[in-house]
Amino acid sequence: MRLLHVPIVALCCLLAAGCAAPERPVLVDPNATPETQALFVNLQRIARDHVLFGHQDALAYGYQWFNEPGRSDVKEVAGSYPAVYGWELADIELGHEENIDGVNFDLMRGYIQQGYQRGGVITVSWHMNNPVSGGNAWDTTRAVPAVLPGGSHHDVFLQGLDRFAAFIQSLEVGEGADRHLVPVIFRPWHEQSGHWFWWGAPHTDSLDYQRLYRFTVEYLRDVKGVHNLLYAYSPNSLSEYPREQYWSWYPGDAYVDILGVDDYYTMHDGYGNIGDGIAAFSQQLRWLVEQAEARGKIPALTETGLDRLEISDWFTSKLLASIKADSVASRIAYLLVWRNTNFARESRDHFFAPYPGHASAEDFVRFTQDPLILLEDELPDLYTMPRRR
Ligand code: BMA
Repeated sequence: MRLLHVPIVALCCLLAAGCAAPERPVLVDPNATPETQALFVNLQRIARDHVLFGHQDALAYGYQWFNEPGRSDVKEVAGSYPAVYGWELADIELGHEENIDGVNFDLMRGYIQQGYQRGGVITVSWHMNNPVSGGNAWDTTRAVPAVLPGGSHHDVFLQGLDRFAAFIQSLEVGEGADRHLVPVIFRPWHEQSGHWFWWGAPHTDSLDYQRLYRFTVEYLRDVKGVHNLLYAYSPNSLSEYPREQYWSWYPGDAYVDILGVDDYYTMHDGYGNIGDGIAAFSQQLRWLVEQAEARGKIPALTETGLDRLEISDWFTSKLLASIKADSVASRIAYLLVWRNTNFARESRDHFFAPYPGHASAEDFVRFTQDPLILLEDELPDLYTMPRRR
């Protein structure tokens, strides 16, 4: 009888649902840690019905405070920490103690550990200083060919990647057998379609950009043995170029886990749109979701926001309206609004989430109460691999 040849264990698994094998996602890193794999699978699942809300630098400072443990403007307005925490690593490559915005890297490690241990999702961006000129990320002195293997500044670049890797590999939590690294979504060389960074479209050719992205992944994964990263690809707004150009800089499916876009303006009428910006933006998000789902990737609005929130119902009338205008568009996994600079330190208004007392606070609460939008207190466990269904 054929059945007799089926190993006992396999037979058990066929009969008992509880014995079903866990899903194993196809990731950029086949050796990604179990928690990193679980994050991918859970984000992919949750994206069908929810969008996680994220805030850059949420725990480090807010409009009216700086480095006060436990605080977050989002929490003080909406009652919960954000579901996603964005962090910025610019200046880590120089061996500095603080990042470009004055956030101490040791404190940042602590904020990352806290956010993760509460169940939140961590993502990092990196406005790396220009390795050729020594200027900042916005110094567009030609640098991409110089940092690639064989280039004049390859060694400086490697030193930067080494320091980045050391930080990512220091994000340890747990004791004994439970000791593990915090999974992180890394968004290398973002907004490359724009002109403002040294890796941006006018300052390199697209093949060199792809080499830069692939080299970064291969060096971190294969040379440094970093296995707690998911990789996100995030050009700037799809309003700025023909859609197919989104792929011009694409390093390939083998190098990307998350398909993103950074878009601050499309949802506003008159920004490169004839007529309704909300319709235009929701169609772009729909396209992004379709592309990601067809490739087994996760779609995300990797950066967005309205600086200074001068439209007091922006969160519901623009952002939520755009996401909800199309049922496919609403399958993005998360969105991240940029940072709330501390007014006293930076002497300027530059904030993207409301703080207590701000005119948009009530609208933001309505936004977060929408069943589509999740803050941290509504998250399921994202770090345990679900069983196949
Ligand atoms: C930009 C601005 C800058 C900041 C940089 C990196 O968008 O917020 O002030 O230094 O991001 O965080």
